[in-house]
Amino acid sequence: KKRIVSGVQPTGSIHLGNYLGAIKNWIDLQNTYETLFFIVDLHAITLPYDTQQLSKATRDTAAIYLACGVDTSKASVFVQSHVRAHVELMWLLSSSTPIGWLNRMIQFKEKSRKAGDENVGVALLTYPVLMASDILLYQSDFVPVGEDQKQHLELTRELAERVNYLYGGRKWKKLGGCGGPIFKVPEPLIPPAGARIMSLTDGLAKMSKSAPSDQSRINLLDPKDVIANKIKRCKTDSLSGLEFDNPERPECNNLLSVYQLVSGKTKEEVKQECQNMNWGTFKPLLTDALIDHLHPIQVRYGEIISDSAYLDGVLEEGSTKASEIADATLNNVYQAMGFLRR
Ligand code: AQP
Repeated sequence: KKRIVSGVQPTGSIHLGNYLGAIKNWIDLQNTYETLFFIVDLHAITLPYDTQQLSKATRDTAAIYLACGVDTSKASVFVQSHVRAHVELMWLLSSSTPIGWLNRMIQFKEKSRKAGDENVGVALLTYPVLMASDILLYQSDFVPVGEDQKQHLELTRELAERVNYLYGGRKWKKLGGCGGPIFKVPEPLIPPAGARIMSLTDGLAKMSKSAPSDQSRINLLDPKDVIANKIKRCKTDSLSGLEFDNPERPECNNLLSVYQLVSGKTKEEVKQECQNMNWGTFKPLLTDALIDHLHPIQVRYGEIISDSAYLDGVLEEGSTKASEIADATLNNVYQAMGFLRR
């Protein structure tokens, strides 16, 4: 089976964007691929964060994966920091990463501009090297990536090729390199169209955990009345009829896409159903579809989060399985790079 890794950062409440753009797709992927889904806690500290919240957010995120249907008989679920090889490999990789590659990263430029000099730690710059480590440790064949992560995956691929050349290729065989490729070069897996979910208050900005206003997102664990209220107040326009793909109507396209994804209907079906509707008719329809879709997930989440022993067991088993694969890769890299092994 081909292997896939993916994860979400425990930087806040998991929202509809994380779900529809990532977690929901995993449920299909786990049937076809060998899958490892982790909670990316080491990445969650690249910007100032609340230490009181990190472990809770990590457990919540794990419980949400399971509540959404990640099946531990098919997928490994673990916490990134529980597998020490991630940080170790990152250091080894960083010696082969030209600093210019990191300076070019758009996300670094954007996030560092927003955070201000005082808050920009080295980790914000080196984040893509840790992401490369997350992927290359597991010799992943594919990585599901959204638009904003494409550049980071490209860096991972270049880094894998560079390390393979420097330490695995024929050039270094004579000097002790292992003489074969060290890393598999992963391919991007582009998520289904329409899976980029936009903010409820601005159809041109993506829905995000870190957006200051909670009104801009539907959190997976939002109660019914909160969902109803957010949809009631979300940004729309004053045109009549509803349509997909009109660049002048980003909010309309986004809300129809959300409706399509949570109702399980096709785009054509939604188009037919909604083209003559006005907002006053559509909003309650969307609210009900959202509540119906999220309710069973919320019930399962409640059961899982209150069963600590079960959740601990899942994470323990996941990190044991992941460590086996990760340690084998890491040992290979140490050897190829010429370290004296114990
Ligand atoms: N709005 C979105 N639409 C579709 N997919 C989304 N993802 C995030 N937002 C949307 C996908 O969720 C996965 C995990 O994301 P992440 O936690 O690693 O970081 P992110 O992409 O930066 O997500 P946020 O919510 O915007 O977090 P903050 O605000 O902390 O930066 C990824 O697969 C991502 O594509």
